[in-house]
Amino acid sequence: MGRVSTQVGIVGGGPAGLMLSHLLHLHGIHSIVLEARSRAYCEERVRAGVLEHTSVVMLRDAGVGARLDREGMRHDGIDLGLNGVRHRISFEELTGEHVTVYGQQEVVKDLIERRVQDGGELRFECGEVSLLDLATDTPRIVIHKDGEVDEICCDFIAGCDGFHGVARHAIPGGVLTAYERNYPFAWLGILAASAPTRDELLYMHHERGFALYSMRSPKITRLYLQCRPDEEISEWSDDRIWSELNTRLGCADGWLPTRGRILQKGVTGMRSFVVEPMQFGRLFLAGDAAHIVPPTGAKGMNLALADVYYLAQAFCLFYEGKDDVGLRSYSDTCLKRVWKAQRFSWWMTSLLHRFDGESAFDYKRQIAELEYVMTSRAAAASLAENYVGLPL
Ligand code: RFL
Ligand code: PHB
Repeated sequence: MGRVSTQVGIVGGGPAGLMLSHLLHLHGIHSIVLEARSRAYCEERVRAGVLEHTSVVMLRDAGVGARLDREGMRHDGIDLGLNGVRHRISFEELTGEHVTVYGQQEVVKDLIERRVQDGGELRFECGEVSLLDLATDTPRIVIHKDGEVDEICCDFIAGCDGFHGVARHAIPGGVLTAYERNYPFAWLGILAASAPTRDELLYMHHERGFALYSMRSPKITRLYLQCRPDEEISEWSDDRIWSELNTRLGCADGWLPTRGRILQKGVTGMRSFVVEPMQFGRLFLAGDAAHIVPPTGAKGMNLALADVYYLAQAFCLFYEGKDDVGLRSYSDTCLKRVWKAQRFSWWMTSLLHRFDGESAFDYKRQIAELEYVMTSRAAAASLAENYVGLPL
Protein backbone atom coordinates (compact mmCIF):
# COMPACT_ATOMS: atom_id res chain seq x y z
CA MET A 1 0.00 0.00 0.00
CA GLY A 2 1.28 3.48 -0.95
CA ARG A 3 0.75 6.15 1.66
CA VAL A 4 1.11 9.93 1.15
CA SER A 5 -0.02 12.99 3.08
CA THR A 6 -1.67 16.23 2.06
CA GLN A 7 -3.36 19.11 3.80
CA VAL A 8 -6.64 18.91 1.87
CA GLY A 9 -7.71 15.76 0.02
CA ILE A 10 -10.21 16.75 -2.69
CA VAL A 11 -12.62 14.18 -4.12
CA GLY A 12 -13.91 15.29 -7.54
CA GLY A 13 -12.31 17.32 -10.31
CA GLY A 14 -15.27 19.38 -11.54
CA PRO A 15 -15.40 23.16 -11.22
CA ALA A 16 -15.67 22.96 -7.41
CA GLY A 17 -12.76 20.57 -6.79
CA LEU A 18 -10.41 22.16 -9.31
CA MET A 19 -11.09 25.73 -8.23
CA LEU A 20 -10.65 24.79 -4.57
CA SER A 21 -7.32 23.14 -5.33
CA HIS A 22 -6.18 26.21 -7.28
CA LEU A 23 -7.28 28.72 -4.59
CA LEU A 24 -5.51 26.66 -1.92
CA HIS A 25 -2.34 26.55 -4.01
CA LEU A 26 -2.38 30.36 -4.28
CA HIS A 27 -2.22 30.40 -0.47
CA GLY A 28 0.50 27.77 -0.19
CA ILE A 29 -1.88 25.01 0.97
CA HIS A 30 -1.20 21.56 -0.50
CA SER A 31 -4.02 19.45 -1.93
CA ILE A 32 -4.49 16.31 -4.01
CA VAL A 33 -7.47 16.05 -6.40
CA LEU A 34 -8.95 12.61 -7.12
CA GLU A 35 -11.20 12.46 -10.18
CA ALA A 36 -13.17 9.41 -11.32
CA ARG A 37 -13.09 10.24 -15.04
CA SER A 38 -10.29 10.81 -17.53
CA ARG A 39 -8.96 14.31 -18.22
CA ALA A 40 -10.41 14.21 -21.76
CA TYR A 41 -13.86 13.26 -20.47
CA CYS A 42 -13.89 16.12 -17.92
CA GLU A 43 -12.76 18.60 -20.55
CA GLU A 44 -15.47 17.59 -23.01
CA ARG A 45 -18.50 17.09 -20.75
CA VAL A 46 -21.01 19.74 -21.87
CA ARG A 47 -22.96 21.25 -19.00
CA ALA A 48 -23.43 24.77 -17.70
CA GLY A 49 -22.91 27.90 -19.76
CA VAL A 50 -23.70 31.02 -17.77
CA LEU A 51 -21.28 32.63 -15.31
CA GLU A 52 -22.44 35.27 -12.87
CA HIS A 53 -20.29 38.36 -12.74
CA THR A 54 -19.05 37.32 -9.28
CA SER A 55 -17.83 34.01 -10.70
CA VAL A 56 -16.01 35.81 -13.51
CA VAL A 57 -14.32 38.15 -11.02
CA MET A 58 -13.38 35.17 -8.85
CA LEU A 59 -11.77 33.34 -11.79
CA ARG A 60 -10.04 36.51 -13.00
CA ASP A 61 -8.71 37.41 -9.54
CA ALA A 62 -7.38 33.87 -9.18
CA GLY A 63 -5.39 34.33 -12.42
CA VAL A 64 -7.42 31.87 -14.49
CA GLY A 65 -9.58 34.36 -16.39
CA ALA A 66 -7.41 35.21 -19.42
CA ARG A 67 -9.18 32.98 -21.97
CA LEU A 68 -12.54 33.69 -20.32
CA ASP A 69 -11.90 37.41 -20.84
CA ARG A 70 -10.98 36.80 -24.49
CA GLU A 71 -13.63 34.27 -25.46
CA GLY A 72 -16.46 34.68 -22.92
CA MET A 73 -19.55 36.39 -24.36
CA ARG A 74 -20.89 39.28 -22.30
CA HIS A 75 -24.69 39.24 -22.05
CA ASP A 76 -26.43 42.36 -20.79
CA GLY A 77 -29.88 40.78 -20.62
CA ILE A 78 -32.14 37.91 -21.63
CA ASP A 79 -35.35 37.60 -23.59
CA LEU A 80 -38.41 36.07 -21.97
CA GLY A 81 -41.07 34.86 -24.37
CA LEU A 82 -44.69 33.82 -24.16
CA ASN A 83 -46.04 31.86 -27.12
CA GLY A 84 -43.81 33.64 -29.62
CA VAL A 85 -43.92 37.14 -28.15
CA ARG A 86 -40.61 38.27 -26.66
CA HIS A 87 -39.79 40.78 -23.98
CA ARG A 88 -36.25 41.79 -23.10
CA ILE A 89 -35.08 41.96 -19.48
CA SER A 90 -32.11 44.33 -19.40
CA PHE A 91 -29.71 43.36 -16.62
CA GLU A 92 -27.54 46.33 -17.43
CA GLU A 93 -30.38 48.81 -16.97
CA LEU A 94 -31.97 47.10 -13.96
CA THR A 95 -28.85 46.11 -12.01
CA GLY A 96 -25.85 47.68 -13.76
CA GLU A 97 -24.44 44.16 -14.16
CA HIS A 98 -24.17 41.41 -16.76
CA VAL A 99 -23.45 37.69 -17.05
CA THR A 100 -20.90 35.89 -19.23
CA VAL A 101 -21.59 32.90 -21.44
CA TYR A 102 -18.58 30.57 -21.26
CA GLY A 103 -18.93 26.79 -21.20
CA GLN A 104 -18.31 24.92 -17.97
CA GLN A 105 -15.93 22.60 -19.81
CA GLU A 106 -13.87 25.65 -20.79
CA VAL A 107 -13.62 26.66 -17.11
CA VAL A 108 -12.60 23.06 -16.34
CA LYS A 109 -9.96 23.08 -19.14
CA ASP A 110 -8.50 26.38 -17.88
CA LEU A 111 -8.32 25.13 -14.30
CA ILE A 112 -6.78 21.77 -15.21
CA GLU A 113 -4.19 23.47 -17.40
CA ARG A 114 -3.23 25.85 -14.62
CA ARG A 115 -3.07 23.14 -11.94
CA VAL A 116 -0.82 21.08 -14.19
CA GLN A 117 1.41 24.11 -14.92
CA ASP A 118 1.70 24.79 -11.19
CA GLY A 119 2.73 21.20 -10.51
CA GLY A 120 -0.56 20.38 -8.78
CA GLU A 121 -1.39 16.76 -8.09
CA LEU A 122 -4.46 15.71 -10.09
CA ARG A 123 -5.14 12.00 -10.24
CA PHE A 124 -7.61 11.06 -12.99
CA GLU A 125 -9.50 7.77 -13.26
CA CYS A 126 -9.50 7.38 -9.48
CA GLY A 127 -13.16 6.83 -8.66
CA GLU A 128 -13.04 3.95 -6.23
CA VAL A 129 -12.42 5.87 -3.05
CA SER A 130 -13.47 5.43 0.58
CA LEU A 131 -13.41 8.27 3.09
CA LEU A 132 -12.46 7.16 6.59
CA ASP A 133 -12.02 8.58 10.11
CA LEU A 134 -13.92 11.75 9.23
CA ALA A 135 -14.72 12.55 12.86
CA THR A 136 -11.03 12.47 13.85
CA ASP A 137 -8.17 14.95 13.23
CA THR A 138 -6.60 12.49 10.80
CA PRO A 139 -9.16 11.64 8.09
CA ARG A 140 -8.00 9.33 5.28
CA ILE A 141 -8.90 8.56 1.71
CA VAL A 142 -8.34 5.00 0.54
CA ILE A 143 -8.10 4.53 -3.23
CA HIS A 144 -8.48 1.24 -5.08
CA LYS A 145 -7.01 1.35 -8.56
CA ASP A 146 -5.70 -1.37 -10.90
CA GLY A 147 -5.59 -3.90 -8.06
CA GLU A 148 -3.48 -1.55 -5.89
CA VAL A 149 -4.55 0.22 -2.71
CA ASP A 150 -3.29 3.72 -1.89
CA GLU A 151 -3.95 5.85 1.12
CA ILE A 152 -3.90 9.63 1.47
CA CYS A 153 -3.65 10.98 5.02
CA CYS A 154 -5.29 14.41 5.15
CA ASP A 155 -5.86 17.26 7.56
CA PHE A 156 -9.23 17.79 5.85
CA ILE A 157 -11.28 16.29 3.02
CA ALA A 158 -13.39 18.26 0.56
CA GLY A 159 -16.24 16.34 -1.06
CA CYS A 160 -16.56 17.97 -4.48
CA ASP A 161 -17.71 14.85 -6.30
CA GLY A 162 -21.08 16.00 -7.57
CA PHE A 163 -24.56 14.68 -6.87
CA HIS A 164 -23.72 11.03 -7.64
CA GLY A 165 -20.43 11.00 -5.74
CA VAL A 166 -19.45 9.12 -2.59
CA ALA A 167 -18.57 11.92 -0.16
CA ARG A 168 -22.09 12.75 0.99
CA HIS A 169 -22.74 9.05 1.60
CA ALA A 170 -19.64 8.75 3.80
CA ILE A 171 -21.39 10.83 6.46
CA PRO A 172 -23.04 8.65 9.11
CA GLY A 173 -26.82 8.24 8.96
CA GLY A 174 -28.85 10.72 10.95
CA VAL A 175 -26.39 13.62 10.56
CA LEU A 176 -27.74 15.11 7.35
CA THR A 177 -31.21 16.36 6.56
CA ALA A 178 -32.09 16.30 2.87
CA TYR A 179 -34.59 18.73 1.34
CA GLU A 180 -35.78 17.74 -2.09
CA ARG A 181 -38.22 18.51 -4.88
CA ASN A 182 -38.54 16.62 -8.13
CA TYR A 183 -40.16 18.09 -11.23
CA PRO A 184 -42.46 16.18 -13.58
CA PHE A 185 -40.33 17.07 -16.63
CA ALA A 186 -36.77 17.09 -17.97
CA TRP A 187 -34.76 18.95 -20.63
CA LEU A 188 -33.72 17.52 -23.95
CA GLY A 189 -30.56 19.47 -24.77
CA ILE A 190 -28.63 19.73 -28.02
CA LEU A 191 -25.41 21.32 -29.11
CA ALA A 192 -25.58 22.44 -32.76
CA ALA A 193 -23.03 23.64 -35.28
CA SER A 194 -24.87 26.81 -36.19
CA ALA A 195 -23.86 30.40 -35.55
CA PRO A 196 -26.13 32.06 -32.97
CA THR A 197 -28.50 34.54 -34.62
CA ARG A 198 -29.46 36.21 -31.35
CA ASP A 199 -27.11 38.11 -29.05
CA GLU A 200 -28.81 36.91 -25.89
CA LEU A 201 -30.58 33.87 -24.45
CA LEU A 202 -34.28 33.34 -25.10
CA TYR A 203 -36.39 31.59 -22.43
CA MET A 204 -39.73 30.72 -24.05
CA HIS A 205 -42.89 29.63 -22.30
CA HIS A 206 -44.88 27.80 -24.99
CA GLU A 207 -48.14 25.94 -24.74
CA ARG A 208 -46.29 22.80 -25.94
CA GLY A 209 -43.65 23.24 -23.24
CA PHE A 210 -40.62 25.36 -22.33
CA ALA A 211 -37.75 25.93 -24.75
CA LEU A 212 -34.41 27.72 -24.32
CA TYR A 213 -32.13 29.22 -26.93
CA SER A 214 -28.56 29.53 -25.68
CA MET A 215 -25.09 29.43 -27.15
CA ARG A 216 -21.51 28.45 -26.49
CA SER A 217 -19.45 30.39 -29.03
CA PRO A 218 -19.88 32.46 -32.19
CA LYS A 219 -20.28 29.15 -34.07
CA ILE A 220 -22.17 26.90 -31.66
CA THR A 221 -25.73 27.12 -30.33
CA ARG A 222 -27.12 25.26 -27.33
CA LEU A 223 -30.85 24.58 -27.26
CA TYR A 224 -33.21 22.87 -24.85
CA LEU A 225 -36.77 21.53 -24.97
CA GLN A 226 -38.93 20.60 -22.01
CA CYS A 227 -39.67 16.87 -22.30
CA ARG A 228 -40.84 13.95 -20.15
CA PRO A 229 -38.38 12.72 -17.49
CA ASP A 230 -38.38 9.26 -19.13
CA GLU A 231 -38.09 10.64 -22.66
CA GLU A 232 -36.37 8.20 -25.04
CA ILE A 233 -33.72 10.19 -26.86
CA SER A 234 -33.81 7.60 -29.67
CA GLU A 235 -37.35 8.76 -30.48
CA TRP A 236 -36.03 12.23 -31.29
CA SER A 237 -34.59 12.35 -34.80
CA ASP A 238 -32.68 15.51 -35.72
CA ASP A 239 -35.64 16.57 -37.86
CA ARG A 240 -38.11 16.13 -35.02
CA ILE A 241 -35.88 18.15 -32.67
CA TRP A 242 -35.54 21.07 -35.11
CA SER A 243 -39.19 21.06 -35.94
CA GLU A 244 -40.16 21.20 -32.25
CA LEU A 245 -37.57 23.92 -31.60
CA ASN A 246 -39.01 25.95 -34.48
CA THR A 247 -42.54 25.55 -33.17
CA ARG A 248 -41.70 26.55 -29.62
CA LEU A 249 -39.00 29.18 -30.20
CA GLY A 250 -40.33 30.76 -33.41
CA CYS A 251 -41.26 34.39 -32.75
CA ALA A 252 -44.09 36.59 -33.96
CA ASP A 253 -41.57 38.78 -35.84
CA GLY A 254 -40.54 35.76 -37.94
CA TRP A 255 -37.33 34.87 -36.06
CA LEU A 256 -36.52 31.13 -35.99
CA PRO A 257 -33.50 29.28 -34.67
CA THR A 258 -31.07 28.42 -37.49
CA ARG A 259 -30.66 24.72 -38.11
CA GLY A 260 -27.24 23.14 -37.97
CA ARG A 261 -25.60 19.77 -37.55
CA ILE A 262 -26.48 18.33 -34.14
CA LEU A 263 -23.19 17.58 -32.38
CA GLN A 264 -24.60 16.16 -29.15
CA LYS A 265 -27.96 15.43 -27.61
CA GLY A 266 -29.09 14.25 -24.18
CA VAL A 267 -31.84 14.33 -21.58
CA THR A 268 -31.25 15.98 -18.19
CA GLY A 269 -33.54 15.47 -15.21
CA MET A 270 -34.65 18.37 -13.04
CA ARG A 271 -34.31 18.38 -9.31
CA SER A 272 -33.98 20.72 -6.35
CA PHE A 273 -31.93 19.21 -3.53
CA VAL A 274 -30.05 20.47 -0.46
CA VAL A 275 -28.40 18.67 2.44
CA GLU A 276 -27.85 20.35 5.75
CA PRO A 277 -25.32 20.72 7.21
CA MET A 278 -22.72 20.72 4.42
CA GLN A 279 -20.02 19.39 6.77
CA PHE A 280 -19.28 16.58 9.17
CA GLY A 281 -16.13 16.39 11.29
CA ARG A 282 -13.27 17.09 8.90
CA LEU A 283 -15.30 16.52 5.70
CA PHE A 284 -16.71 19.55 3.85
CA LEU A 285 -19.16 19.16 0.95
CA ALA A 286 -19.13 21.69 -1.88
CA GLY A 287 -21.08 22.20 -5.11
CA ASP A 288 -23.43 19.55 -6.49
CA ALA A 289 -22.30 17.09 -3.78
CA ALA A 290 -24.36 19.20 -1.36
CA HIS A 291 -27.04 20.79 -3.54
CA ILE A 292 -28.66 20.61 -6.96
CA VAL A 293 -30.79 23.23 -8.66
CA PRO A 294 -32.89 22.84 -11.79
CA PRO A 295 -30.89 24.49 -14.61
CA THR A 296 -33.51 27.14 -15.47
CA GLY A 297 -31.85 29.81 -13.30
CA ALA A 298 -28.30 28.94 -14.50
CA LYS A 299 -27.05 28.78 -10.92
CA GLY A 300 -25.38 25.36 -10.39
CA MET A 301 -21.80 26.09 -11.41
CA ASN A 302 -21.95 29.52 -9.80
CA LEU A 303 -23.02 28.02 -6.47
CA ALA A 304 -20.22 25.47 -6.71
CA LEU A 305 -17.67 28.27 -7.18
CA ALA A 306 -19.15 30.31 -4.32
CA ASP A 307 -18.94 27.31 -1.94
CA VAL A 308 -15.25 26.74 -2.63
CA TYR A 309 -14.52 30.44 -2.37
CA TYR A 310 -15.84 30.32 1.23
CA LEU A 311 -14.14 27.00 1.90
CA ALA A 312 -10.75 28.22 0.66
CA GLN A 313 -11.08 31.31 2.86
CA ALA A 314 -11.90 29.11 5.85
CA PHE A 315 -8.86 26.85 5.22
CA CYS A 316 -6.60 29.92 4.87
CA LEU A 317 -7.86 31.28 8.18
CA PHE A 318 -7.17 27.91 9.76
CA TYR A 319 -3.63 27.49 8.40
CA GLU A 320 -2.56 31.13 8.59
CA GLY A 321 -4.43 32.31 11.65
CA LYS A 322 -4.90 29.07 13.59
CA ASP A 323 -8.58 29.97 13.73
CA ASP A 324 -11.29 27.47 12.86
CA VAL A 325 -14.21 29.91 12.98
CA GLY A 326 -14.50 29.91 9.16
CA LEU A 327 -14.55 26.13 9.07
CA ARG A 328 -17.11 25.88 11.86
CA SER A 329 -19.45 28.32 10.11
CA TYR A 330 -18.79 27.05 6.55
CA SER A 331 -22.13 25.32 6.13
CA ASP A 332 -24.18 28.20 7.57
CA THR A 333 -22.36 30.70 5.36
CA CYS A 334 -22.94 28.68 2.18
CA LEU A 335 -26.53 27.70 2.91
CA LYS A 336 -27.73 31.32 3.04
CA ARG A 337 -26.71 31.77 -0.58
CA VAL A 338 -27.73 28.23 -1.57
CA TRP A 339 -31.32 28.69 -0.39
CA LYS A 340 -31.67 32.01 -2.21
CA ALA A 341 -30.47 30.33 -5.41
CA GLN A 342 -32.80 27.40 -4.73
CA ARG A 343 -35.72 29.76 -4.42
CA PHE A 344 -34.83 31.57 -7.62
CA SER A 345 -34.23 28.37 -9.63
CA TRP A 346 -37.52 26.88 -8.42
CA TRP A 347 -39.30 30.13 -9.29
CA MET A 348 -37.86 30.41 -12.83
CA THR A 349 -38.68 26.73 -13.39
CA SER A 350 -42.26 27.13 -12.14
CA LEU A 351 -42.76 30.27 -14.20
CA LEU A 352 -41.61 28.89 -17.52
CA HIS A 353 -42.59 25.20 -17.76
CA ARG A 354 -45.89 23.54 -18.58
CA PHE A 355 -47.12 21.37 -15.72
CA ASP A 356 -49.08 18.30 -16.86
CA GLY A 357 -52.47 18.06 -15.26
CA GLU A 358 -52.37 21.52 -13.67
CA SER A 359 -55.72 23.21 -13.11
CA ALA A 360 -56.95 25.90 -15.47
CA PHE A 361 -56.64 28.32 -12.54
CA ASP A 362 -52.95 27.51 -12.05
CA TYR A 363 -52.24 27.92 -15.77
CA LYS A 364 -53.97 31.33 -15.87
CA ARG A 365 -52.10 32.39 -12.73
CA GLN A 366 -48.78 31.29 -14.27
CA ILE A 367 -49.42 33.28 -17.46
CA ALA A 368 -50.43 36.32 -15.39
CA GLU A 369 -47.17 36.06 -13.45
CA LEU A 370 -45.11 35.84 -16.64
CA GLU A 371 -46.94 38.85 -18.09
CA TYR A 372 -46.30 40.69 -14.83
CA VAL A 373 -42.54 39.99 -15.04
CA MET A 374 -42.59 41.10 -18.68
CA THR A 375 -44.31 44.40 -17.93
CA SER A 376 -43.39 45.47 -14.38
CA ARG A 377 -40.01 47.05 -13.77
CA ALA A 378 -40.06 45.93 -10.13
CA ALA A 379 -40.73 42.29 -11.05
CA ALA A 380 -38.15 42.34 -13.85
CA ALA A 381 -35.60 43.89 -11.47
CA SER A 382 -36.08 41.03 -9.03
CA LEU A 383 -35.45 38.48 -11.79
CA ALA A 384 -32.42 40.43 -13.04
CA GLU A 385 -30.89 40.82 -9.56
CA ASN A 386 -31.07 37.08 -8.93
CA TYR A 387 -29.99 36.05 -12.43
CA VAL A 388 -26.80 38.16 -12.43
CA GLY A 389 -26.07 36.76 -8.97
CA LEU A 390 -26.42 37.94 -5.41
CA PRO A 391 -23.27 39.34 -3.78
CA LEU A 392 -20.93 36.88 -2.06
P1 RFL B 1 -19.49 18.22 -11.02
O1 RFL B 1 -19.24 19.15 -12.18
O2 RFL B 1 -20.54 17.20 -11.14
O3 RFL B 1 -18.09 17.56 -10.69
C1 RFL B 1 -17.97 16.47 -9.82
C2 RFL B 1 -16.80 15.63 -10.27
O4 RFL B 1 -16.61 14.55 -9.37
C3 RFL B 1 -16.34 13.38 -10.11
N1 RFL B 1 -16.66 12.21 -9.27
C4 RFL B 1 -15.74 11.54 -8.56
N2 RFL B 1 -14.43 11.71 -8.44
C5 RFL B 1 -13.76 10.83 -7.62
N3 RFL B 1 -14.36 9.81 -6.97
C6 RFL B 1 -15.68 9.60 -7.08
N4 RFL B 1 -16.25 8.59 -6.45
C7 RFL B 1 -16.44 10.49 -7.89
N5 RFL B 1 -17.75 10.60 -8.22
C8 RFL B 1 -17.86 11.65 -9.06
C9 RFL B 1 -17.15 13.53 -11.36
O5 RFL B 1 -16.62 12.74 -12.43
C10 RFL B 1 -17.02 15.02 -11.64
O6 RFL B 1 -15.93 15.33 -12.47
O7 RFL B 1 -19.81 19.04 -9.70
P2 RFL B 1 -19.33 20.50 -9.21
O8 RFL B 1 -17.85 20.67 -9.36
O9 RFL B 1 -19.98 20.70 -7.91
O10 RFL B 1 -19.97 21.51 -10.29
C11 RFL B 1 -21.35 21.69 -10.37
C12 RFL B 1 -21.77 21.95 -11.83
O11 RFL B 1 -21.23 20.93 -12.64
C13 RFL B 1 -23.30 21.99 -11.99
O12 RFL B 1 -23.91 22.61 -10.91
C14 RFL B 1 -23.71 22.73 -13.29
O13 RFL B 1 -23.30 22.05 -14.43
C15 RFL B 1 -25.21 22.95 -13.31
N6 RFL B 1 -25.67 23.63 -14.54
C16 RFL B 1 -25.53 25.00 -14.71
N7 RFL B 1 -24.90 25.74 -13.78
C17 RFL B 1 -24.68 27.08 -13.98
O14 RFL B 1 -24.10 27.73 -13.10
N8 RFL B 1 -25.07 27.72 -15.14
C18 RFL B 1 -25.70 27.05 -16.13
O15 RFL B 1 -25.98 27.63 -17.18
C19 RFL B 1 -25.98 25.64 -15.93
N9 RFL B 1 -26.59 24.93 -16.89
C20 RFL B 1 -26.24 22.88 -15.57
C21 RFL B 1 -26.71 23.57 -16.74
C22 RFL B 1 -26.32 21.50 -15.49
C23 RFL B 1 -26.89 20.80 -16.52
N10 RFL B 1 -26.91 19.39 -16.38
C24 RFL B 1 -26.31 18.53 -17.33
C25 RFL B 1 -27.22 18.83 -15.08
C26 RFL B 1 -27.28 22.87 -17.78
C27 RFL B 1 -27.41 21.48 -17.65
C28 RFL B 1 -28.09 20.75 -18.78
C1 PHB C 1 -26.79 26.66 -21.21
O1 PHB C 1 -26.31 27.43 -22.08
O2 PHB C 1 -26.45 25.48 -21.13
C2 PHB C 1 -27.80 27.18 -20.26
C3 PHB C 1 -28.07 28.54 -20.23
C4 PHB C 1 -29.02 29.02 -19.35
C5 PHB C 1 -29.67 28.16 -18.49
C6 PHB C 1 -29.36 26.80 -18.50
C7 PHB C 1 -28.43 26.31 -19.39
O3 PHB C 1 -30.60 28.64 -17.65
